[in-house]
Amino acid sequence: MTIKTTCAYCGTGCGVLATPTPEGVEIAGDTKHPANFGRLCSKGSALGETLIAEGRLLTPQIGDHSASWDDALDLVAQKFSQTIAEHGPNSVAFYVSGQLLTEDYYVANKLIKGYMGTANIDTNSRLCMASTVAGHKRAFGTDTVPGTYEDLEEADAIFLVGSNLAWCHPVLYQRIAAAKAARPHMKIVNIDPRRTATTDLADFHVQLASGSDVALFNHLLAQIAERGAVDQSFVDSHVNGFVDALEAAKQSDPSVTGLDAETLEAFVDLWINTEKTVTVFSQGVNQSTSGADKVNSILNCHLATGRIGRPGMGPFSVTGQPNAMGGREVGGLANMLAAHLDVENPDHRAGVQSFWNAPTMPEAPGLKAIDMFNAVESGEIKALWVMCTNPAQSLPEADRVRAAIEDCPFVVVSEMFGSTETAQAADVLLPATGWGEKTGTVTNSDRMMSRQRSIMAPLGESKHDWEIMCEVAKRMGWEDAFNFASPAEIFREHAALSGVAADFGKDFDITGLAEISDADYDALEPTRWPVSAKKTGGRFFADGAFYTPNGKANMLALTHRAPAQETSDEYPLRMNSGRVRDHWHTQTRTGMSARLTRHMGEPYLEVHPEDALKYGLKPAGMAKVSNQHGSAILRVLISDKTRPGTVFTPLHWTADTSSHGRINALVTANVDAVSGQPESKAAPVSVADFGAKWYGFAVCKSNLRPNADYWAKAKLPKGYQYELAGAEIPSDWEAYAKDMFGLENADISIVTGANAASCRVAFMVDGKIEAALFTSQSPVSIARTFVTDALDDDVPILAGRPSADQPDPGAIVCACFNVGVNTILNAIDENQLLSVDAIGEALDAGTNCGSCRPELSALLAQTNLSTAAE
Ligand SMILES: Nc1nc2c(c(=O)[nH]1)N[C@H]1C(S)=C(S)[C@@H](COP(=O)(O)OP(=O)(O)OC[C@H]3O[C@@H](n4cnc5c(=O)[nH]c(N)nc54)[C@H](O)[C@@H]3O)O[C@H]1N2
Ligand SMILES: Nc1nc2c(c(=O)[nH]1)N[C@H]1C(S)=C(S)[C@@H](COP(=O)(O)OP(=O)(O)OC[C@H]3O[C@@H](n4cnc5c(=O)[nH]c(N)nc54)[C@H](O)[C@@H]3O)O[C@H]1N2
Ligand code: SF4
Ligand SMILES: [Mo]
Repeated sequence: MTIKTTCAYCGTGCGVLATPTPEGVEIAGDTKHPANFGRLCSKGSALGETLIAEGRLLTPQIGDHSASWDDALDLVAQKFSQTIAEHGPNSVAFYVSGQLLTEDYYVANKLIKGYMGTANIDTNSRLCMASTVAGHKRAFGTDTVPGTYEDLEEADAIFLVGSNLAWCHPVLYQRIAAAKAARPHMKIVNIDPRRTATTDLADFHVQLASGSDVALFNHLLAQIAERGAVDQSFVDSHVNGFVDALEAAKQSDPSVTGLDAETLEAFVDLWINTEKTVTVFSQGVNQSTSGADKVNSILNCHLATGRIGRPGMGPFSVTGQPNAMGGREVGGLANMLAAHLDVENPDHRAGVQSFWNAPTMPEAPGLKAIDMFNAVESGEIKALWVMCTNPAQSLPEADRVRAAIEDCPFVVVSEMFGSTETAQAADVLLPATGWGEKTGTVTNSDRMMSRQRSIMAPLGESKHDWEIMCEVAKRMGWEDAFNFASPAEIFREHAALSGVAADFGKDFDITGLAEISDADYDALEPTRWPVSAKKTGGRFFADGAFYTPNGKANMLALTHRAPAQETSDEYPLRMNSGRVRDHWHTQTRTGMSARLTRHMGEPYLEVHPEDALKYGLKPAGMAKVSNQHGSAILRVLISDKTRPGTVFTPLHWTADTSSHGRINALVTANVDAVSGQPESKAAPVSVADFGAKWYGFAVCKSNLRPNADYWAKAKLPKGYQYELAGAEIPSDWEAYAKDMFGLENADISIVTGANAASCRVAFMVDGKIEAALFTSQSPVSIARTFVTDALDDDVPILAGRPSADQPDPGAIVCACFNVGVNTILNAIDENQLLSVDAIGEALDAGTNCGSCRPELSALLAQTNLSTAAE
């Protein structure tokens, strides 16, 4: 039977059809889902591969020992009760996640605010969407995305600001690409200090200096006024603060963007002259100490021109996590209450308290993520419950956060995996169900609420997050309030509570679903909020009705501020960070798919050629990146995609998947004063050559921790691959390899090379390759796909590449059909392929999920350029 559900990953919120078969769960896109109409990206397509027990936490643990659920839950309840009794409610905290379902999130918020009596609940959305929430609230009086995905298709110009949509919201990107193909006059502009896969679709790239977005949009606002593009009647009737905002914009100096006059002019011309304009923004905007101001600088321009909430126009914040929006709706942030109500407002508090029949209610906002972990460090917080996130890895100053969690008197972690750094520091580990086992709702970037439905029974003894919290709440004496029997029951209560908010004039109103039956909840189709007698679905604000005290939107007077920390002689480069196409955050799930790990097998540092020269970095060598907080060792990728003076690195590698890839060890916890969101993309660092004396590549059937100074691990269909490097050459390679692989009794073939750094060793068991190690003085240049495919096979592996009659496919570009870069380049050359579709016809590459299409078009451009140059 096919089950309709929603993808576990990004905020696009794609509908998924999951069909359990004897071989595993088959995954396809839901052609009827309004977010994706059948499309899925590489990560969504590989969801079936993550539904396995490998590595899963299957029983509760107290300390190092398995425990019964009763013992674990009793202990959690007793410790939280005792801590609150002895030290007051503000000595406890929850740190939760935009990957929880709405129903889980609702219970967390109700338990801590209404019953434990503190607002010390914050979420990883603080690292993600907090600046947008603050920006929306300042401008609109509410945290609401005005438009819908259809606007992206109807727009005549789309400005993508600090968003790598091609890799981070691939299906939305494909919708835009298809719209542009159908309406070629549609223009795309990418505003990012770095050239990315997203830039490939863009008509032009605005490669601004890191952190200068406010100056750019201030300049735009001043030009909007100068060129008579203000919608005066909209501004007069519906906007506060226009004059001051414009005055501040006129004072702003666009030269800090580092852009030339031509690019600035092209940007301003296109924005002003295109009425149907959508400005999409994401982490390049939010993760900044002026994040909220960046958001408001964008909203200012849309308000001044009245381009908001109408078809094909508006500001559009794309959300990261699958339920970032749901978390905002239930009030999962420390400064929110529930259903868009405010903690600070006594009437709102009284309304929610009486609805919940709650014994208590905090009167002030709780601690935001960074402050919360500072309070853990200082001992102010004595009992902490982390659910569905890995703060020891994803928060800035990650080493300090990890130590603070380790030292906290009582830490509970609800997780799917016991191996995460945060889980390793827990006193009590609770096994949570994950995607495929859970059931509930999520809300995507365009306010569409969709059902996640379970496909399989919970693995081991794992329980749903809402169930775990209800069990603890009951043990703390709140049986009646947490006696939920199902997610449907929780959802009904959540929907009913939105009626309290609606009575206060709030927009998050889903009272139309407050009486939904279990059967209708089970069958719930994707539904865009609001859902009420007054309004269902649609856009917001075209009518000029906002949620501020006087009903008008606020434009804000804004001033550019550089990132909090200046670069210096000691730390001369800015470290930008972000995502790669086929990994999700800390890889706990995408890392299980050998298909996905093939796209990028190790952490890297993108460096401009000028900087590589200046700091002595070699192509594919190892760089040591350092600052006052810590250091990382990363593979050097020399590329002019990044601006001189900045480096870029992905955030996906942990202490479990690499020796030195935890890049948040280097990010200072500077926050935006308005939103509390940390500046994750602008850390001053120094770089130097690591001084590797040898480089290595290994494959092994088992999962190990290599004994090398540098290593990074990735899963293969039949084992693991390891990239390696060392500062000292081992005196005996055979002994070294034996020690690393732990293989005493295998048959060994060994070839030593021209120098002491160079060696090839293969370990065979029963005639099949169990492990192999290739080392060299310079970065190892063997055919990795050949070597990884040879594992557990009996082919001669030591040559490190296929024999002459078998071409080497090269690094994998298309994860779905496993097509390598050499295969693609050869096919382009031999068959004179001129388009991405032609590559698809020849090789299937790019024809399933389409996530690699930007890379295919880059390869085409590269070969066309080289042909043209010949
Ligand atoms: N493949 C994949 N997709 C994901 C995720 C994932 O882990 N993997 N995570 C999801 C989540 S939670 C999120 S939040 C989203 C994030 O989605 P995005 O925000 O698109 O992703 P990032 O790569 O973090 O950052 C986007 C861009 O911001 C740019 N940037 C850095 N500094 C500045 C600046 O000062 N100004 C401007 N204009 N740009 C700047 C970076 O160079 C980068 O290209 O992705 C979601 N989708
Ligand atoms: N330098 C830098 N740092 C960043 C960012 C950046 O761009 N640069 N981006 C930030 C952003 S936008 C985000 S969203 C964060 C993400 O950072 P995290 O939230 O720390 O990353 P995840 O790996 O998604 O962590 C989710 C955890 O929950 C577990 N899990 C999955 N499903 C469930 C479930 O249903 N229940 C429970 N209990 N557990 C589950 C997973 O195994 C995983 O360990 O990182 C932030 N950190
Ligand atoms: S774009 Fe990809 S990761 Fe995002 S929801 Fe769709 S299938 Fe999932
Ligand atoms: Mo995020």
